[in-house]
Amino acid sequence: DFSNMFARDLLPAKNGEEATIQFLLELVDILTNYIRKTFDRSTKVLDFHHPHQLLEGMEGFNLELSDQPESLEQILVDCRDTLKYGVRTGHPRFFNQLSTGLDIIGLAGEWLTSTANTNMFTYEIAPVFVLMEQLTLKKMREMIGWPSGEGDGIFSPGGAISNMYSVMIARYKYFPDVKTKGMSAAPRLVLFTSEHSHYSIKKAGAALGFGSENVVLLSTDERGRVIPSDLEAKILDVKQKGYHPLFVNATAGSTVYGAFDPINEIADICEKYNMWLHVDGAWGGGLLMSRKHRHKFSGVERANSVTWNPHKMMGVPLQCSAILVREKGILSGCNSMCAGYLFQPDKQYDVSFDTGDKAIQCGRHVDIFKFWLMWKAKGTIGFEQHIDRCLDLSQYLYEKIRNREGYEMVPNTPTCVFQCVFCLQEYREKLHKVAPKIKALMMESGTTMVGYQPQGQKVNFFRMVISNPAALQSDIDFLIDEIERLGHG
Ligand code: ABU
Repeated sequence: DFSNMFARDLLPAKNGEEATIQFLLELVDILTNYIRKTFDRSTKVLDFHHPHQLLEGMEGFNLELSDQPESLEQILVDCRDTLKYGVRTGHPRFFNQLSTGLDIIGLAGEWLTSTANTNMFTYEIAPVFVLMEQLTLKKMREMIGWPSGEGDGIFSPGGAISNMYSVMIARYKYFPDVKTKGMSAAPRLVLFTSEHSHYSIKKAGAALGFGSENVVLLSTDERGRVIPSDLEAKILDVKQKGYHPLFVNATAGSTVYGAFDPINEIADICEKYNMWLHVDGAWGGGLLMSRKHRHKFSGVERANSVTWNPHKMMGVPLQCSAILVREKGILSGCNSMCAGYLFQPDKQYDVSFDTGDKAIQCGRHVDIFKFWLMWKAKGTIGFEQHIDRCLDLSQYLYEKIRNREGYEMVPNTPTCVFQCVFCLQEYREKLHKVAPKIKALMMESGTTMVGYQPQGQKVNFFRMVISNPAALQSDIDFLIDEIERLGHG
């Protein structure tokens, strides 16, 4: 009975050990119950409520903070309610985001990480995690194809930040004085990226002082891939205006279509104009682990930097994103500030393992352990099997939708074999409103979740993401049946 017990009764309180263990066991019971239900298809994906309903307090679930401590009994109820009104992103019928699934080893890794509660900035306080990060980054660089896995890299708080790193180090490479003197030390610099690329490249342009107008969007073909001749024409146009073309982002697995830009052709152009080539493989990076599918990354070894998010296609729990760089030492050159209170040069160990000064953050969460542990538990072969299975499943969806009456593939080619996007042809007239309406009904019924969006001139369509190891062909069938049930209802 925790009704008369409070946080102050737990460790480090005197004699708090038994209460601490009982409290944590109770919490584990809540979590394991949640996990069991997550994989049970008779459980809903979500129990949707509007923000005002949750803010008003659902069945005693009070989000307001209090001045006085609440009992441990109430704290456990709050934990149960938090999960109850959340979304089961590990549910086999959750297809809404690029990050889906609930990997048990990854979860164990995250629990251990929180228990260790340390900071990645120095070897001094995170010796094992720092070494795990170094070894894992090297392995990832080997998979990219950089000689002996040499180079640099760091785990960052997500793909957008990893992409931002790439822009920063490109600028540092060509205009190092910007670090100390600011943008006045460089000419007007221009970045190039696909019209289908992730918005983080534009955001990096704005945040880093390039200006979003100096992020030039490249035209794409019908499959959403950059047209290399358009890149070259736009570079020449920028040069003719007297500006400096600095950086090209090639996307490997675009956010909506799952398109892969032609890296080799883009690399040829970057070499010709002496520009930095970044590959944003935040979504597609996992394919590097598949002997069957890694050809989509052909030419990636020619990139100067690569973003790769194991928390997407590879199912590592959020967050886990790496920026990998071909040139050793450049991250440190770009970002180091040599804070004397943290990065003392006269420590008793090799201070090159104090990796924190490479980062734009100071404090850095341990994102590596869950990934390292999963890699240990599955082996490279296990990740490969997962990737191949996801792509087989999306091929199944593609075949199912392709000739189905009332649907249209977007794009209508089999390019995006792992991310099928479709819409209900039958309602073309009012189509723009159809996907949002079905999605709203879907959330209210709580049975499944899939995302939608417009793209260019296209009306809203569904984007199907398959990255969840728990999803089966029967879950794909369920989703299609459910869309039809809700659409006709
Ligand atoms: N950082 C891109 C995530 C997008 C998505 O999950 O849909």
